[in-house]
Amino acid sequence: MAGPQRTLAILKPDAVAKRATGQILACIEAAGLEIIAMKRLWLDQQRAEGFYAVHKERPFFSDLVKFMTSGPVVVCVLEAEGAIARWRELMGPTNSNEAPTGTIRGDFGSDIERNAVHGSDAPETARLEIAYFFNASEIQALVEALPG
Ligand code: 3AN
Repeated sequence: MAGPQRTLAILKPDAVAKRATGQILACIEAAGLEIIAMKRLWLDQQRAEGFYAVHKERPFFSDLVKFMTSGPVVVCVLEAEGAIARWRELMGPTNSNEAPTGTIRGDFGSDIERNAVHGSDAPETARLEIAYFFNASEIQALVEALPG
């Protein structure tokens, strides 16, 4: 058995601005993904550019950074068996216009840029993205938080 896996989720500025934070977190929990760390913050340009550094040659990079710094975001570490794939399935395709109802991007996003949420795409990126926002001391696995 592979054991639990971790992934980074970001609730993007469009989702936070429309007060969908609670509904999206409820979807995450209902899907069996444990929220084992969470914080709300407002990215500055340097922090957003660093996070999306792999996209810096892409034509949409400066717009993406502008959008991601336009308001607060909520960053979470999710833990579950197969968390990376399960969170990406729940998010739906990148373009909210193509995302089916019942996916978070379909229900809460608007287009390819304003697509409500981010999720890591592989174990190595998940590890890097989690470390970009969280110290080890800020992450408690559910099993550690349970009494007894
Ligand atoms: P995903 O987040 O689904 O893994 P990526 O990694 O291809 O998608 O893209 C990172 C982010 O860049 C997306 N979440 C989206 O907000 C934005 N993005 C991707 N492609 C475009 C595009 N053609 N125009 C504007 N923004 C884009």
